This record gives sequence, structure tokens and C-alpha cells, in this order.
Amino acid sequence: MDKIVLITGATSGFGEACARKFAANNYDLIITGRRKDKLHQLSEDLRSKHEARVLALNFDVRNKNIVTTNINALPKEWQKIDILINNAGLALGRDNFEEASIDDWDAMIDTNVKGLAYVTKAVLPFMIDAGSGHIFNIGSISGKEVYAQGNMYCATKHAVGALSEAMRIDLLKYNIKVTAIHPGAANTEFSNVRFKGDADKAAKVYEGLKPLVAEDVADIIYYCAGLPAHVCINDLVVTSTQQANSFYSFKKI
Ligand code: NDP
Ligand code: 8X3
Repeated sequence: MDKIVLITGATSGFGEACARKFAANNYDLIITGRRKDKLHQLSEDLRSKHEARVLALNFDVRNKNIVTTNINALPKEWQKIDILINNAGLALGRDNFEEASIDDWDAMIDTNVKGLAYVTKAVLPFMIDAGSGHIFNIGSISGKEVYAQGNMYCATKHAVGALSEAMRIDLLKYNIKVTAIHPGAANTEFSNVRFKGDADKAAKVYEGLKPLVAEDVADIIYYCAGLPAHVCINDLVVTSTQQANSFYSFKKI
């Protein structure tokens, strides 16, 4: 058995790119997401291209009972999870605070914060038993600075930053590394989800900009994961060269 990586939200974007990167480098993969057909296609593709061992778990990270049941039921040979990539997440809407939808807020809090915590709690006993592990939490540049109409999304990503710091302190005694990765704008399905399928609005986010692509983030995570046992990158911000911070990008339009 090679090393095992569990990736949440592997059906597109950063999660899928991580699955491809780790599979190409002989990791065994546990991939998760809600879209069963995409999980199935990815599993088949990884098996055929890399001869990777792939286990697909189809669950919604918001459902704590299902998360716990799925992870507790992992077959013995899949329990020694070396790396957990807490990537599943989303933004919904880009509205002023007073106009934003409370349902959108609930979905972001439940996915980006509570879902991340449920998955981590379920995986931790395996890492503690093994005496090692590496947890990656995908935050965001919006977890560093708040931008206009970003209210609850930015708050959830600030929470990911805080939870990463908290995990790092509490899990140090178990020899578990915690790395928070905070990307800037990246062209994935993210904006399409945020704007609920409005392709024009989604495309505008990246107009005049050469944004990050999912593979950039996967390469960075893979690099961090490969550092010697005594080295941990704790907190990493990455943006495209045209983006200075959460709200200033130099757009050539
Ligand atoms: P994508 O929309 O391409 O991917 C999001 C992934 O999360 C999908 O695989 C989706 O799978 C999964 N997901 C969403 N909700 C749930 C849920 N309730 N349960 C299980 N899986 C879920 O976006 P990105 O790859 O860009 O986003 C990945 C992470 O990176 C997110 O946390 C996002 O906030 C963060 N991020 C994105 C940036 C960007 O500009 N793109 C920049 C900074 C951070 P499925 O729909 O099949 O469940
Ligand atoms: C996604 C990047 O800048 O839209 O987290 O918040 S941003």
C-alpha cells in the first residue's frame, strides 16, 4: 500500500487537480464529493492512467452522520490516511450584507466551516493511532482580508484560518501537521457556483486577468506534502501575479 490521501470535493477544481497530481505520484486516493457520476468518471480515469488505487465516497460534508458513518466504515487497509485535504467548499452569491440570502449563508457556513470540522474529526482517530498525519485546509485570500459583498463567504474563510491555527496547536502533540492554503482568484467551477450558473457573471471575474488554475494549487499542496517530516509550511497565500490582495487586481481590460 502506498501513502493514502483523502480529498474532499474531488469532483472539480482544486480537489480534482489534487487527485490527479497525487495519483500521478503513486498515492492511493480516497476521493469524495456529492456528484456521483463525476466521482465515478474520475475514479475510472485515475485507475486507467495511473493504475492508482481509488476509493470513491459519495457524501455531502454537511451531513455529520453520513460523514462519520462513511469514514468510520473505511476498510482496514484504507484507514491509515496520511494526508487529508479539506477542500470541499463554495461561495454562494455576492450581495450586500442587508440583501444577502440567509439560505446562502447557511450553506456556506455548513459546508466551509462545519463540514470541514466534521471530516477532520472523523479522520483524526486514524492519524492519532498512526502517530502522524498532514491536514491541508483550503482557506482563501478572502480569509485574510474582507472584500465588498463578500460578507459571509469571507467570514467562513476567516474561520478556516482560525480553525487551522487551533488544530495546529491542539494536534501538535500527535505529530500532525496542519497547513492552511489561501488561494486568490482561480478559474474553476467556483464562480459558476457562486453566481448560480450565470456564465457571464462568472466569466467577468477573470476578465483582464490571468488567474490561477487548479493545477497551480495542486502543485503547491503536493510540494508542501513532500517536505521532510520536521518541516511544515503552516500558512500560505498564493495569488496570480496580477492580484495584490483580496480586493486589488491589476486588470488589463
Ligand atoms: P469548485 O466549485 O470547482 O469545486 C468545489 C468542490 O467542492 C467540488 O468538488 C464540489 O463537489 C465540492 N463541494 C461543494 N459543496 C460540497 C458539499 N456540501 N459536500 C461535499 N462536497 C462539496 O471550486 P474550487 O475548486 O475553486 O474550490 C475548492 C475550494 O477552494 C473551496 O473551499 C473554495 O472556497 C476554495 N477557494 C477557491 C478559490 C477560487 O477562486 N476558485 C480561491 C480560494 C479558495 P460536488 O459539487 O460534487 O459536491
Ligand atoms: C475565492 C477567491 O477572491 O473570490 O475564495 O474570495 S475570492
